[in-house]
Amino acid sequence: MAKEVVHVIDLESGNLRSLQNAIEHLGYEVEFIRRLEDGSLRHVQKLILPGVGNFGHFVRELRARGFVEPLIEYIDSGRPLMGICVGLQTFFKRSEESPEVQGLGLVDLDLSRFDDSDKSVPEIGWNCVRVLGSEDDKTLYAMDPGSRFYFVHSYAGIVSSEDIDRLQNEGWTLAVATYGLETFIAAVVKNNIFATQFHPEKSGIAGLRLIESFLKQEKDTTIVNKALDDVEKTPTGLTRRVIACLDVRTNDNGDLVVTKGDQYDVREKSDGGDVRNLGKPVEMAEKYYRQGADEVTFLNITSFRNSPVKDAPMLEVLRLAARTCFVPLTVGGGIKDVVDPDGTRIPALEVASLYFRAGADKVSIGSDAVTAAENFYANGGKCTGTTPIETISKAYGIQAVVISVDPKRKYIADPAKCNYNCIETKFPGPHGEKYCYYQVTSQGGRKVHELGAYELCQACEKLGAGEVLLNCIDKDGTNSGYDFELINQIKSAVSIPVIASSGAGKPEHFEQVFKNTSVDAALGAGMFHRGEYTVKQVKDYMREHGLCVRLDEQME
Ligand code: 1PR
Repeated sequence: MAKEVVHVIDLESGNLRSLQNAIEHLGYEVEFIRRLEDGSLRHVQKLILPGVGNFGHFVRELRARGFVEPLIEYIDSGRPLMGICVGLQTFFKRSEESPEVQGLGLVDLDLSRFDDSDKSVPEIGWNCVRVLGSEDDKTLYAMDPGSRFYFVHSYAGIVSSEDIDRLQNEGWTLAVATYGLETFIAAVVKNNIFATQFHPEKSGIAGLRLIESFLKQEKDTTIVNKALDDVEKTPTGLTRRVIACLDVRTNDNGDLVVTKGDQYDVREKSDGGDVRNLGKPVEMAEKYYRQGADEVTFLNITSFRNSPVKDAPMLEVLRLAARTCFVPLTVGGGIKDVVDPDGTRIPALEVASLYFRAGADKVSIGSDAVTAAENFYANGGKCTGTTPIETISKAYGIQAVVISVDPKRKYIADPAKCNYNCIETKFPGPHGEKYCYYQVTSQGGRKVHELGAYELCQACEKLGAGEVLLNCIDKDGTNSGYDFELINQIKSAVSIPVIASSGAGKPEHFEQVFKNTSVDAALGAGMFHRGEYTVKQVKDYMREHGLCVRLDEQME
């Protein structure tokens, strides 16, 4: 039997591969519509408008490609339409992000930027949503009160109780979420229109259930996932994010393997010094997804220098992983301007685009972020608009650009003589030094730079990075826990989210990092790869110790 077709509007602004995979996983076929040649959506029965990136760019593209009037006609005809993220935002009047651009104005409200004085912006993470006016055991489109959905945005329809009353009087059913002290619109429903600010295709089982209920047009659904008694109310409302990270490289036989070293040395100490082989990247990613990882990160630690970019084996890893892992995927390693073996120059933006099209949600930039920060300071603290951080975040939004920082602790006897932000440390150096800063490295720790991690992160935030993946070479692979002093220093440097990395060896370390710092997420590698603990064990432990985590009901 032929599969039912779902049409998806594709303005080529981000990762639509995951949405396609989710819809196909549910037994439907996807057809993308990139522009309207004959000016009509008459042949379409079910339509999804997903969006990422900049509001103004997205709405302008929608108009330029002739979608606006056919979309209104489509809505008036009563056929089902679902908007996702910037797709939802398009239904609003306008956004502080691009005040000069008019949205469709279906929802009589403006979007504004979250206040970053009490929390990280963008909001990146798993939040719960409250359907206003729902009954005890029923909800709307499977938006269960016990489910968590993945949000990633800086602008939102922030509402007061008067706004809520007004929109409800205009016939909208609303679901709201709370980020810090701000309540904003998480979803809207009116007749055939349904739109979510969060990404259901990135929200694990709960998200798949929601997409299915939309595709089956089962608006009123029975609650499956009931709200658990809250162990903790986090200051932001988000759960504590747990990320599994896969360092990937070719081993000496040319196979792509997940590896893991200590202090960035990935070769066995005995056994002739082979690259440690801990498993196959796609299989391991899927395993961690099933165990309840909130995100999976792939780091190409050797950047496969000899293959043309479009054939990079890591692209295939992303394509395959995105078919089965319905949580955010990040890829790093080699995101920079590159020259193919045939001499063709490929800008970093194009390299990143290939990864987004393959199924990545974020790219992580390591060595090139250091170069960009050095140039930023050499240029008197001015942006040039040309660095990969800038070009990629301009095209795909800041939430799509992570910087990966590889610092090393450097002890200082006299902080007055140091050019970088120093901290007084509880762990004095070998000669009793009481101060340290964190010196930046690149090329996987091989090159040391005259720059502090604090200064690097500040420059990159100004250039347009949306998140910091904070490694620590001294701690990497030691199983001795995270470096809280480094994490607290970097949290005080930036207002974008920070992911703690390096040193996790047991579930207690995750508990401690969230209780001793205000970090936004914590990442583990070796302890998962060596099978010492599962992600589920970490999350169960965290919950038992009073921390709020996302528990997918099918976690293994
Ligand atoms: O410089 O943009 O091409 O990116 C290269 C990327 O590869 C960077 O993100 C850099 O951190 C990473 N990388 C390069 N060499 C190594 C290496 O190990 N030899 N891995 C490497 C860095 C750090 C973490 C690790 C945590 C947690 N890996 O991802 O997973 O330290 O480990 P643990 O939980 O086992 O302690 P570019």
